[in-house]
Amino acid sequence: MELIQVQQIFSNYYEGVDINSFNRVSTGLINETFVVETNQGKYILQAINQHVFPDPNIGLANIKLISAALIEKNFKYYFPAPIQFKYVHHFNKIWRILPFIENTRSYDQIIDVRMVSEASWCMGEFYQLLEGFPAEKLSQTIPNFHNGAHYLNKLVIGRDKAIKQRKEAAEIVLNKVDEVSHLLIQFDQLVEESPTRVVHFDTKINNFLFDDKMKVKALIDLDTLMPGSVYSDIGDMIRTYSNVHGEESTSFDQIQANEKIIAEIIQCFCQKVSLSQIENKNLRFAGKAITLMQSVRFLTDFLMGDIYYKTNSPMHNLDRAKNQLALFDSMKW
Ligand code: GN1
Ligand code: MG
Repeated sequence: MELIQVQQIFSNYYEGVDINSFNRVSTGLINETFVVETNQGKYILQAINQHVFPDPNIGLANIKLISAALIEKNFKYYFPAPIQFKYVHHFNKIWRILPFIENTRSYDQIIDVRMVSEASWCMGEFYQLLEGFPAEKLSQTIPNFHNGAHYLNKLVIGRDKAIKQRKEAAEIVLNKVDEVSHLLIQFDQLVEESPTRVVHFDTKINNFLFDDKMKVKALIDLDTLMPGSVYSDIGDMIRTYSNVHGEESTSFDQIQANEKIIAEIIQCFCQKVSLSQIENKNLRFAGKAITLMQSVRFLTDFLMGDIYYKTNSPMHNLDRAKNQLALFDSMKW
């Protein structure tokens, strides 16, 4: 990426803008993200992963509807939507710019207990404010995004397509997944029987921006906003906050879901929104099922040759799958 290219992208948005510098941000496993300094302030620049989001305009329409609803209801957190709700094509990629939220940062794992309650209150408020929103107005940005059977089918294909070395390296994890895969089918049934809501679908801890007092300032990464169940969001919160070593840790024997953190997530979230009986009863199960689903997703990508998630080494996705499986094993429900 050259400065002149960044300049060209920005000139679609602002007249007389001059780019001073830009730096790639390494967090996020899907899109390409940069922080850009201009003569008109700082911005976030992103190239959307078109393999994951073949038609980004579907997601953009969802973001537009939900940000309008949240503004109307005075959501007290930033919800940074793409500037001018406009995506531009350049150099075979689709780009957008987003506001840069000063004096905040994201974390890949919990480093302070205040982060747990803060993020859980933020999501609780999101659910409370959007309770009456007609979720059927939103499109399915990624069909079957948290469907257990869908990922189990993909795992079958992955197994079939994998090169011999990868299949052998994954054997122990594959066998363990086979023993528990019925839980993902159980998860799908539960979703069927539960209310449809507006769901963020990516509530992992690094999708919240914190200030230096560990207060949540913004909820980011809005590409997967779509109709779904509360289990997807609470499940991903449990998956990522209770794992204090983070999903990238390879100290598998130290991975242990922190029970106190899980209790705190549920308590703070439910302070803000009242859920139905079936939802209340299954929040912990959601954490367990979403963790297993994430393990299956990393494992499948390993077998397919790393086509979905960004990786830094050949074993990266398998290590992530092992991390998630260790977390899953340690979870009670
Ligand atoms: C991806 O984009 P990012 O890194 O916030 C993924 C999530 C996974 C997560 C695992 C669209 O999120 O579903 O839970 O990685 N997003 C998509 O870390 O697949
Ligand atoms: Mg993200």
